[in-house]
Amino acid sequence: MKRAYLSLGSNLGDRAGNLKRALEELTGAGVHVLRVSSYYKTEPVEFRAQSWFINCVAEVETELMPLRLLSVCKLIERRLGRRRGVRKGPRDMDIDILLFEDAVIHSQELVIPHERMAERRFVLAPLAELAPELRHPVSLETIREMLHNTQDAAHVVRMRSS
Ligand code: PH2
Ligand code: MG
Ligand code: MG
Repeated sequence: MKRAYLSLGSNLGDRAGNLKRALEELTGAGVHVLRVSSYYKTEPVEFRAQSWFINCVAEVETELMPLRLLSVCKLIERRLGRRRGVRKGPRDMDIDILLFEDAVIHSQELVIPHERMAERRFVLAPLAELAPELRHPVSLETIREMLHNTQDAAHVVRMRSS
């Protein structure tokens, strides 16, 4: 079994319900969800003129290879009603692979570790809750250090329960 960390986010419809459903669908698709962070209300970054997101991070175990895991994520996004729209714009569900074991992958379809995780507090805060001592396989910083050092000042508010 390989261990991976996924970032989930939604800013349309029933945001928390969408996250819950996506986590259930992952389990049904051969991706064992080991732990889920708290849910966080997060200010939109990059494309700022959109509603706040709810984001979380899931620690998963799977026999799937990275590209197969990516297609499962895309399939679940579509099942939850995601349609092609503005790049980085509003979405019912976005599932991104942050880390996959210590893999470093730069292919057309997939880049691991996730290219912008160091610039995203909405990724680092929930990930640090699950795995503060985990090291980024390229920079070798721990997630705790990455969260401490990030330049991203966007608001990230932990919710009471998920
Ligand atoms: N996803 C984006 C762009 N901006 N902002 C927040 N707060 N949360 C997201 O998940 C998010 C974003 C593109 O995937
Ligand atoms: Mg994304
Ligand atoms: Mg995505």
